Amino acid sequence: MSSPHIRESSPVMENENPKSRFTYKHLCQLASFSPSSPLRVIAHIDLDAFYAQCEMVRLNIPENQPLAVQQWQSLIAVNYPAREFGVSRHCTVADAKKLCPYLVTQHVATWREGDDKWAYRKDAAANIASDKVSLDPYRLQSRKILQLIKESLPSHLQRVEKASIDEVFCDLSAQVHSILLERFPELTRPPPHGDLAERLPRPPVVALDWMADALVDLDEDAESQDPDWDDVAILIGSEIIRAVRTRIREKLRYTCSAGIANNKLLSKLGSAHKKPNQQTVIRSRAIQHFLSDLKITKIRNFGGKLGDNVTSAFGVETVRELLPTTLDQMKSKLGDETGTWVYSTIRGVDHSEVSSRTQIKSMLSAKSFRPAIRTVEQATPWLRIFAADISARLDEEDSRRRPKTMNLHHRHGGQTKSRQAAIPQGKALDAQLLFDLARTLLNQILSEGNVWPCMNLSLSVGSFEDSGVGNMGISGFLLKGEEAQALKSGAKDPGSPVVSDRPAAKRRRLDGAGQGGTGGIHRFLVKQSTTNDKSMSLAADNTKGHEDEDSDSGLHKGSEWQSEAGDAPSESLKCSRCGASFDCPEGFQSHQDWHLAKDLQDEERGQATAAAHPPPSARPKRPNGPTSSSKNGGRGGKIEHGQQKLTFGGS
Ligand code: DCP
Ligand code: CA
Repeated sequence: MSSPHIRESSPVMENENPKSRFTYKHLCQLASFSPSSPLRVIAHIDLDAFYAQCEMVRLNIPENQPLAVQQWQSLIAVNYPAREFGVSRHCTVADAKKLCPYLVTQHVATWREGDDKWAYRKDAAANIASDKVSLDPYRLQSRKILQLIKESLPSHLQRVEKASIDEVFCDLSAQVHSILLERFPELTRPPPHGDLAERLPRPPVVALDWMADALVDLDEDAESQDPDWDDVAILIGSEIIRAVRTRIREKLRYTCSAGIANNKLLSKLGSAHKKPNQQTVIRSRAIQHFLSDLKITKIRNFGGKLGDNVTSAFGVETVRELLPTTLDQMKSKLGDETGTWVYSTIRGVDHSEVSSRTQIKSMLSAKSFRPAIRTVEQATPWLRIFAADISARLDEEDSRRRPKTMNLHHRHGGQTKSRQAAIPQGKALDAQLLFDLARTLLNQILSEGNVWPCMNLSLSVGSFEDSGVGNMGISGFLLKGEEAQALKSGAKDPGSPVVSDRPAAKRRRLDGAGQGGTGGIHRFLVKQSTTNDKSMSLAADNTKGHEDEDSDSGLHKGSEWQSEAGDAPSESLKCSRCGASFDCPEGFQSHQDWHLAKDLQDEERGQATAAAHPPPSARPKRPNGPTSSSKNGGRGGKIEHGQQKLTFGGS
């Protein structure tokens, strides 16, 4: 029996190669999503020009109209028609309009002091001092898309992991297993002698119809081989994903690209291979061919210091150049673990699991001030907004999950002071409670003196009750040393605030801004916000749309402080990692945020691999090893619960 897409173009020669390379055990493993099955099928779906598409759908703009999403004077998303004119994310609005005079530039929605809801405002770009970016519209769309993906797959056979605001991994293995048994009844027979190590019969096909999906060419030595079950499995995965993408297109009007392969590493590379609106299939026999020409720094976890270390240690740029390096050579230059990990990764090996775990581990709301704020009256309304923001998200969480600790970070000059407190248990966890606690923490920090001007305030809650060991969450892993320790033991040690005065340049920044908001914020702000100081200066919003799973953490690269938004002369705003230049500090800051979010995302994906091959970036320092590491812990996360009650489109 064959599927409509599998042709029996000629009979398989019985004696030639009667057995598959795969065993009954491999097939069984497929049903249980086992990462050790060589037949597993993983897809990565990535929305094309996501924020730009959100605006096009919202405003009903024709698909061929060039459009970019603007944040202050920077562009943060550019649709594909605009890219044809050379418009890119690194352009300023003015430069982009020179390249493409008919470019539509839609500013992101913003919160504004005194208003109780975010809105799309014509004058937002001119109001960087009083507005705060809201990414709620994009989170809401992201939720809808994720929901639709889940609905499109059989509930008992799916594993779907939200990897960022516009990326999703799907482990299709169990579904593919079930389809395989349906289409090929010979697979339902027990193995000869009941031995699972027996090899399967070969598939009764010699040619597969890939339905015009981008298909990576086979490795040279694999071209003559007939398809085996891994090819059939991946073809079925490709059919499933094509149907999912069509559904997203038809129901929600979004295009996305996808990669289908036998692991997350490859599927993610696959989705980026051909864009927009395409899907790329990387069969196992095509992996070598696919990876060879790739730049090492394009591979997950190789974007930062690790990539730099590897390329400089071996004087190479592409995977092909690195392949002849022996395992021993890698180990001697990079250390045993890192060497082993790099060795297998460049060969496309990745056993990490697709995790549908969706628990938030921390929530963070923050704001950077340009110009800096100078009084407690200016700071207090922001604590109120943070508290309301976090509270609204908590409301959407499983009520049994409750954070145990709160942290407030305050940045003044080159120093960040942090205080932590246990959140009182047994009381309603509402905005008022969070605000009161935050204010107490602020007062503790202020009582030390020498705290103004303040460049950034950041409030976070963490240590959710049922998070286990190693589940410390983003705050925990951004903080180090005594702070992280305190966060871990926060509940045991209530009322022992932690102060950290380490120079900011040596810290990882925690200044992000989560937005969100429901009636909770509304009520809280309307009722309480009487201290609005009209002179309050709010400025460069450090939040970017790099939403992580918890959607609450605005995460920022903290290793280099010299180009901090608002402080550095514009000519110095050059990204040390990718060379992109910026003519405004906010654009630069956004870009740094993006790098960090991507790093975290990449590292997070590497976490699951860690059991078998710990990604080097998650390990402590080692000679020659990556140094941008020690970020740890995951970002599980319920998806944008805080946005559920918002109406898309704003007021
Ligand atoms: N984003 C941002 N700032 C950045 C990078 C991204 O705000 N520096 C936001 C806007 C993007 C969204 O995140 O629309 C998703 O980022 P991607 O890197 O996936 O880029 P796009 O979806 O825009 O484009 P592509 O089609 O290349 O995936
Ligand atoms: Ca995208």
